[in-house]
Amino acid sequence: MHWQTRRFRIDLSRPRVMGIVNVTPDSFSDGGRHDDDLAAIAHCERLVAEGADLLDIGGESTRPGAPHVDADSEWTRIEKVLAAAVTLGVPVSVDTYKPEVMRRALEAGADIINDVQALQLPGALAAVAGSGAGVCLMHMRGEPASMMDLAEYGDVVAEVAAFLVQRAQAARESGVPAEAIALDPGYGFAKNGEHNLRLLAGQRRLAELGYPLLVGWSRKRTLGDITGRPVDQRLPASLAAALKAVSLGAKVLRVHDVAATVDALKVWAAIDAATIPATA
Ligand code: HH2
Repeated sequence: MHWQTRRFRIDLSRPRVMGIVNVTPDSFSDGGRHDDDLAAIAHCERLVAEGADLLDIGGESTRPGAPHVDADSEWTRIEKVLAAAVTLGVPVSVDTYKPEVMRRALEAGADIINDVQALQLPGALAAVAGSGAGVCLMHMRGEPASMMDLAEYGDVVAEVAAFLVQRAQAARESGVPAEAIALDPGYGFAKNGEHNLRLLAGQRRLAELGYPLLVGWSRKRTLGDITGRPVDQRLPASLAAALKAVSLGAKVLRVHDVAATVDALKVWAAIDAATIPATA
């Protein structure tokens, strides 16, 4: 399996690590830490040195209740960081749901558009179609400010699967090639802890929809609820969720803690390589 992006065809025969670069004052776990250009660029370089296979740059927090940022301000936050990131030799994704930011990011050389709204805003499909960019289509409901009011499901796995299939189809009908599409269950977006866990437990079904699955569990609230840990102490919990997600078909892990995740995947791969296949 591969993920076709603008400059890179990403081989997904092993799980890949996408390092998060939030150029925001208010992201839920690292807001304000990389919100000047030089700090954010240094962070990109550090994540690549730690083994990130991809970078994901965002200029607006999507945490529950986050305030809206207009397209110009969002672009101003990420412009210089993106320009530096695309020189680092790894595919660079931009985390945005705004068509105007998508267009500018693609002009500036972004390889992937990561859209938490799954290209639903008017103009979003047109902004990416024909660009050659990879896209990540994520499930959520409503907007960050109101999404937790919409966290009601009968069968969360079936409902998320149906939405993702429909969005992938819409992208393909607009001219996005199938091999450029990745899907994301959207852990934590319009979902409570129980929804997130049921979705992970049933994730195999999402991995079998015919597109690579990208997942983001890193430091999220459900992990804090289970462990009682604040956001800066959720690394072990994040690794456990990430590895479970890999065991259930995830191909790309969107994480804050790249070095630790790379180590965990190395151990996983070494065990896999030493496993003697069962004989009939
Ligand atoms: N999670 C966040 C943001 N973007 N994109 C995808 N595809 N999947 C995710 O799970 C996902 C995402 C939230 O995490 P973070 O970027 O750390 O926080 P914030 O939105 O507050 O900047």
